Amino acid sequence: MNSWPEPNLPHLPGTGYPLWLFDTAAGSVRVTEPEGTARMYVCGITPYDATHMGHAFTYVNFDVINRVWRDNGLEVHYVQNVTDIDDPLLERAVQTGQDWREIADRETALFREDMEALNVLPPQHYIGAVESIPSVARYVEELQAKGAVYSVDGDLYFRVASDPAFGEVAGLDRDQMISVFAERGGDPARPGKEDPLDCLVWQSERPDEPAWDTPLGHGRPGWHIECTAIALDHLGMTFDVQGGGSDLAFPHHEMCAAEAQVIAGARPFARHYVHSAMVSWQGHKMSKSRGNLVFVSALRHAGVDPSAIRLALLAHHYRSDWAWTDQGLEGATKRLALWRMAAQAPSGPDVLPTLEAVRTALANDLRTPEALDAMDAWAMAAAGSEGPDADSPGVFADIADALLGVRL
Ligand code: 5CA
Ligand code: ZN
Repeated sequence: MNSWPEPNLPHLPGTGYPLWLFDTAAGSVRVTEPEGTARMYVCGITPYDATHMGHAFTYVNFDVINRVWRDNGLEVHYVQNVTDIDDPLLERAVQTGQDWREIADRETALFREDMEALNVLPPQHYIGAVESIPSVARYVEELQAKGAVYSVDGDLYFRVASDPAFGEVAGLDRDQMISVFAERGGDPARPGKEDPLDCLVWQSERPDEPAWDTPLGHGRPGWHIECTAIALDHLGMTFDVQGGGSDLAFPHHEMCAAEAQVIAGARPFARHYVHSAMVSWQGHKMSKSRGNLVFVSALRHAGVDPSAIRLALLAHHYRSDWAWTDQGLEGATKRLALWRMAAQAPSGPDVLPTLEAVRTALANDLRTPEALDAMDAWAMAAAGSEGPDADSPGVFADIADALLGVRL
């Protein structure tokens, strides 16, 4: 699948710092220690509706991770999937009378446009579930060879107990796992399963549903094995960051890790499991299934500057749940105007201490609100009185662009 165009990344004076991030599996903030190339997998969209502010928050946060690593002198190998075949897509197709492929193609194209407008650096590999089916089938065969798969009426299930480390990503107790599994696409109550937590890796063909021919039979992949396969194919085992929204910690990232760890006979799948908090609107988590959505594309078409949307998102730390509001967007629009005025000033105070403050804030568990405050302080000083340094306004604009992805 095509990704989207790579924007130009300004070069900043000096280099940034090693990035510390909260690792869900460890329950603490730990330093990321990539070896030359940082390897990151971020779960992509299920393309049955347009990109909303919850998605945007998640992808912008991982984009800042990408930028901080690059500023620290690393190459970044970034991989993302598109769940272009799954139940919600087929359900939407039935509701609207459209072909599921048309919905997926249209919404994936819109997502690319939104990401490009938001100045999100593209993944080098942007891979669809459908194009990964041969690879998924091979990994399921490897799991079968290790005795980690059984059949329930022709559907294939992964035995979670085959991974001794199962449960270590999200750290939930068994009762919590069973109830969250039921809420998030799992089927703990299906008769015939050995363990309620075992997850579907291959679903045999259902009437009126698409199916593909593989050595496993005629059918389609389960959800989790899709990301296991794409990550193993394009990053290999023990990559640096597995990312997504906090609703993916369990079961999705737990299952992906367990499957990969059994396939590879090694662990961990990822060194850090990083989760971005949930954005709500009208009192509930923004979700396609509930329909309480603020779309990136709707704001763009209404004339809102994508840099203002980005600033509205970055005003919140990635680990705090928050609610989208019009006031938040208004504040971001004012902030953008102030920064733009400061970047146009003929000269300003020395901006290098600001660069230092922004680098420090971001390296310290991605404290974007602190980084924005540091930028505000310089912008107010530059707008209020002429400082001595003629290069600083240009460097200020480069900091905003290179580290925060905000184009001035
Ligand atoms: N295709 C799967 C991942 S393999 C999926 O979860 N797709 S999604 O379209 O439902 O979500 C895409 C990403 O946006 C996920 O990382 C998800 O955790 C994140 N996300 C969804 N809703 C919100 C929200 N309200 N706030 C923050 N992030 C969200
Ligand atoms: Zn995923």
